[in-house]
Amino acid sequence: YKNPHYAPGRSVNVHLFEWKWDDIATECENFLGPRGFGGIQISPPNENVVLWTYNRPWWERYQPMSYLLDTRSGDEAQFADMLRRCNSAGVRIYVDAVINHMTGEPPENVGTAGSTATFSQWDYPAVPFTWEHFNWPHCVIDGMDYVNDAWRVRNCELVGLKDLNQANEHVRNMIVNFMNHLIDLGVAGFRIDAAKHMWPHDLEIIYNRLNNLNTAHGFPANARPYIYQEVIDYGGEAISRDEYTPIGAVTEFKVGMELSRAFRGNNQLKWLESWGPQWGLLEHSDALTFIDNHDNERGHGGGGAMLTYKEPRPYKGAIAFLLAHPYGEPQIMSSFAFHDSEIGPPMNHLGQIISPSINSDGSCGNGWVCQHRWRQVFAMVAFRNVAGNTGLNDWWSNGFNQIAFCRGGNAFVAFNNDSWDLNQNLQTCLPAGRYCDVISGVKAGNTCTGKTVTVGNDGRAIINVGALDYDMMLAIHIGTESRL
Ligand code: LAG
Ligand code: CA
Repeated sequence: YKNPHYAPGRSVNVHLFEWKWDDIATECENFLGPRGFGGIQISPPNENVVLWTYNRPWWERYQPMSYLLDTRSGDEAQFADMLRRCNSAGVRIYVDAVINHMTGEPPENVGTAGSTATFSQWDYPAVPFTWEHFNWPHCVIDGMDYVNDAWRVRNCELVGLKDLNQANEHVRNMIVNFMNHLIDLGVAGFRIDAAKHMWPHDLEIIYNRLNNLNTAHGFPANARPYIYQEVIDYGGEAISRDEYTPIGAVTEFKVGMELSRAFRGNNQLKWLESWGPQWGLLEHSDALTFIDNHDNERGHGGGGAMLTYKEPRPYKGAIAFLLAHPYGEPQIMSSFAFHDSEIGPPMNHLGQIISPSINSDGSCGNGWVCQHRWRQVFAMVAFRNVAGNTGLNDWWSNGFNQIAFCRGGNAFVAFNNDSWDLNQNLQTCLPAGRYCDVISGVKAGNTCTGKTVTVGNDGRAIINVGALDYDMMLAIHIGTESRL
């Protein structure tokens, strides 16, 4: 359950938050496939309650009404079409699986597929679930439970959301049928929403009943779905991420916390020489790594002061380090712009999501941020693919906030988060030649639109990253996008 089953030569998962299935399919063909992205995390595909009362907030999708595949992102036919097209483009799809709970008791009771429910009676006929399928006695998690009561965190309600009992055989069957339906349609795995709020033993039983990935979509025989469980664990809680690593991968929230701290200038980059488990992080193969996610980028889910698109310079630095370093299985956030932390995606007066437009420079419009289309981000996806399974070597630092390292003999990156220029003769580990820095520009024919780096026969080159440069990093590699 810890193998994302990316197509060969690919890496990096991008969360296309609240995107429509038709738009994702097009993005796979036009951008993500050609650019070497490995996969996409999609928003929950199953029916959720419609909340006009709150002007259709993004979080209505975390209140399931049924397992029908019909949401603002599209219907089942569109979902199936997306899977065919993305898998053909070599890009995998991972589903955000909301299986801990159903809705709360909102003022409206019609779902995106038209289903209704009687919340006060725990009655969801479109699944069907009735009161006997939920946890009793009724209780709601309070803040102290996280510190000292694992039972209550798992058996009481998370923010008032009706808490399913995953020990119940009917509940297991409904969840397994839902997930297997998705696997048969071609998904490669799942983000398990609110995994901390479910018993690992119940989850293990559910995972073991899942089908192998669909070979008609290009997966190898007997491939198990990739499972990354959302467990927020900064230490000091009754429930630990280590309870979940025996059954699947786990979201490593400490990565975003530590890299945000460092790239904001509150911890020196030189310490990153020991980045990985020595920092108290999960083992490499257990870790889904990221800077920000849809919750903490807007102060939900406990927040955590993560860098987001709103602080672009240090954010791009942190993402570049995340992608350049071999540790973990990285994920990138791709957002819509917001000021209000509750507001949903760009929509028209009917509540339909407005598609991103693509500007002439390749960036997005219509209110979509599309971090994955920022040159500094997609260039580092290519960097990671070229680096492949090489290790980290030739670490250099100035003792403060200037660092550099190689990935085998394939790729080299340097960062300058000091207030003075980086101007050094460094070992790049690359064959002699002229390279375009893929951060400050692109290769255009026989020249670079950004910085050019000339590597000598000894692998060394003069590296310049000015303190006032637009970006704090420089990256070169042996891929065609970088070599002149
Ligand atoms: C998650 N991971 O464990 C999601 O990443 C997170 O986005 C979900 O919360 C949460 N768990 C449940 O799946 C989001 C919002 C909450 C919202 C919830 C349900 O962060 O704010 O709660 O989705 O829509 C909302 C209201 C609450 C209310 C609740 C029930 O904000 O005040 O109590 O609905 O009506
Ligand atoms: Ca629960």
